[in-house]
Amino acid sequence: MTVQTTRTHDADVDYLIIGAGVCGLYQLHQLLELGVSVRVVDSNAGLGGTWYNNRYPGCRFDSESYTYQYSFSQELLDEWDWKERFAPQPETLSYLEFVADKFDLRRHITFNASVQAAEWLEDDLLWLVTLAGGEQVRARFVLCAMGLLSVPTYPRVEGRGTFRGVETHTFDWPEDLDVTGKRVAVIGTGASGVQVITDVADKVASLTVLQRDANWCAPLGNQEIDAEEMARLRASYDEIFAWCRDTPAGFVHRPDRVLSTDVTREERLAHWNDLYDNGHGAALYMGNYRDTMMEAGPNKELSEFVADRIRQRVKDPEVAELLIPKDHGFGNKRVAGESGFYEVFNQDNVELVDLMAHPIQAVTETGVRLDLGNGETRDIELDVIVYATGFDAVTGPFDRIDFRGVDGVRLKDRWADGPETCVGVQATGFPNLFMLVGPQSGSATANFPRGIEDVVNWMTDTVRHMEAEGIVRFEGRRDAELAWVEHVREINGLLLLAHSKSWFNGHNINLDRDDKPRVMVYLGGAPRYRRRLQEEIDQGYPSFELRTADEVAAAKAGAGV
Ligand code: NA7
Repeated sequence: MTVQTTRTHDADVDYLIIGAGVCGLYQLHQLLELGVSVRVVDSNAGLGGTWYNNRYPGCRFDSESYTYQYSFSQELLDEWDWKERFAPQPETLSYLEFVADKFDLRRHITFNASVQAAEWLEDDLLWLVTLAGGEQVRARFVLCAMGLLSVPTYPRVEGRGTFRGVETHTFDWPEDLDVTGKRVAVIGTGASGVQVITDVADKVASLTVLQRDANWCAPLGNQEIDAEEMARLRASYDEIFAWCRDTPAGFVHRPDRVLSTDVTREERLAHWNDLYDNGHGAALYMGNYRDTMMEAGPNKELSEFVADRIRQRVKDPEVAELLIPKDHGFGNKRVAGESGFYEVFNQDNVELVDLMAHPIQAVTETGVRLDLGNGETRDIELDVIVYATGFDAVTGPFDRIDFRGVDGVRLKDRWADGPETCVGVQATGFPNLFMLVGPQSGSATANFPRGIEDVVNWMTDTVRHMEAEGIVRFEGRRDAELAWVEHVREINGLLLLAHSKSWFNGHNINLDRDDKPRVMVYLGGAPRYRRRLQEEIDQGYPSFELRTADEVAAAKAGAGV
């Protein structure tokens, strides 16, 4: 169904989408179907967002592949075959390119177009968007799909940039970088570090893993998907998508209604051994007894179980202890999916360095210098330094664009003490600016394609509504914004995950800001978030102020403008 566009303004385009990743591509498709004028800009030279950038060896997702795809087109579902249960980055990027080609999306996307600034022009009811290079685009509505983890962060350490070898962040891995036979250091053991370490360990001459806090991992259980399995999966797509719609994170895993205390210790251990050993992916934290992720006692017991499994896998007891997190329980931060990570530390060419005991003093021309204390140092000679040091998560992609809303207020300033959003899709004072992926949105914490489908579908229905009703100004109400932040804070607080030093809560030691927890993500679950968005549509958008051109004119006249 197409809609009649309300073109009352001097706009270059009605809907400008920032980002051509999983979210931006789907939103583009849906708006093209509606028949409105739409353009996508992306700073990269190609589409795919996260899957365009993260080309480091070993990069793959830990969502089951068949759940990490769009569900909107039966034809697409029929035509695409997944090769692995957890697809590696090249396969995912190929999938997104296949989608773009199939639906002829590329001609609506401008690549190498990095948005530098966006200014709200109240008189014109337009966003004036400035790209690097100076081009300006006037858009009625701006839809943000810049991703959650698209601004990499580096250690603030002396000498970075002076190294004569190759320095790279996992996010910026050069296409021609082959580490075979090289002396490599990886800094960071989050999900990216765990993957790259495991992949390169047996190819490199030496691997030095520089770890601050250890991170919990769960065996991924990856397998190939053969033709028979693919046919079986394809025949079950309806049930798989329906099932994922009902789970909190949009995965195939669902927290067990049974509490750990409802069963005997023997039963618990048998269950956990099965989850650990038999290829259940993220089930160890997403499909476990529900109290293990909510209550300190059950979480401690589960953590001890996983710690023991690590001890069984790592030969050197001191190294094993270093790899067992001591600052948080299992699942209290994003758990990394692993495939042989711990066995890497049994190799002779691999060394684990505890940065908490021996911090990096400097990056030198030849490698990394550690501070051993008492004025002593140790130089590690290297060919390649890999920063797997994370991202200015969630708000970083917004902060780096100079968004200026009503009265010239900067979004970065408004969010200086932490983001505040209206139902995760808007910030008050920034009319006609929508966040499809951003702080306090359900899309951020779900299996990504499942999460963004909810918010893109809402956005598409909202566009249809705005065009049908002649809405030219759409802005979140401040009272609704405050209520949403409070609600998110409260509901997140039920999970242990909300209390750890994780990027989920705004923690990043590489940023120049205080380390107090921020309400970055929504942990209330995808079904609840979907219902909340639907309520807005059903009840006539009570959390937002919607105005037609006449209403805007009347309001201006009333205000004596
Ligand atoms: P993460 O999960 O933020 O991990 C970053 C890692 O880098 C983590 O181990 C950090 O240790 C470490 N780090 C960060 N800064 C430093 C410095 N300055 N020195 C040493 N070590 C440092 O990022 P990932 O890319 O692994 O994963 C991000 C998401 O991508 C992941 O959650 C998945 O959703 C996919 P710390 O914990 O701060 O002690």
